[in-house]
Amino acid sequence: MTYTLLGSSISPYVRKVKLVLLEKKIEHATEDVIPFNPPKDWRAISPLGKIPAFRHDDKIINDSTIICEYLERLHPSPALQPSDPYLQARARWIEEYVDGGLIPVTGPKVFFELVVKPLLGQKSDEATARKVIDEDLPAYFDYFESELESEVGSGFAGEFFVGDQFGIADIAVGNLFVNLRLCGVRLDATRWKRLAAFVDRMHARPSFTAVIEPLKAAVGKRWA
Ligand SMILES: N[C@@H](CCC(=O)N[C@@H](CS)C(=O)NCC(=O)O)C(=O)O
Repeated sequence: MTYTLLGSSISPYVRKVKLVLLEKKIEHATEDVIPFNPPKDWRAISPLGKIPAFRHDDKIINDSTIICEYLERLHPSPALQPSDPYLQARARWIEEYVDGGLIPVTGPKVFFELVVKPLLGQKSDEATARKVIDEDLPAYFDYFESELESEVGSGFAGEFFVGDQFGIADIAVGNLFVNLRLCGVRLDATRWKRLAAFVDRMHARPSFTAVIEPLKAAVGKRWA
């Protein structure tokens, strides 16, 4: 049985799958694919042309969330998806809030401007990125802070986004902040106390350090 993750670790969606593979200690290979310069016949593997795609022997699975759910079914331990239906829905929502909500905001106007453009030898539009960071992101950070706070209100420690167990929601949020830190965004710990501590805890996990260190070396000029 062989697994191959196709994509580039600069993509938060690809990295989410990588983190799941690392947390579950699943052996796998990786194949570098850049969607803007894809290999021949890439659309036969990824019908929307997006990364990641995942190969399990001769089967292909698309979309980071679907790949993570697939891996959970095949490798249920350690569990990264709650078994309780409500908690599972909540974890899935936090994941979607990041993947479908925040990444589309930060990806093109912040990460692409500040990290990808310099890689392509292009000049960053610092003003546009700054405006999104200063004006748009705080409301999202407030939401995360209030969600961690609400876990405390529900009798949990507020260490994780769903109950008292590390899982996919924590991977999704922690992973988003890898890209933001690469853009030089550091949380103000006086305003987002729980969130800032959460990010520090996540980024100290061995799975996160394994993905962060090579990225810092490659594109970490602004790391904060
Ligand atoms: N919902 C997809 C989103 C994947 C996605 O948008 N990936 C970006 C890279 S970060 C991509 O491949 N963009 C190229 C394109 O849209 O053509 C997932 O979770 O895998």
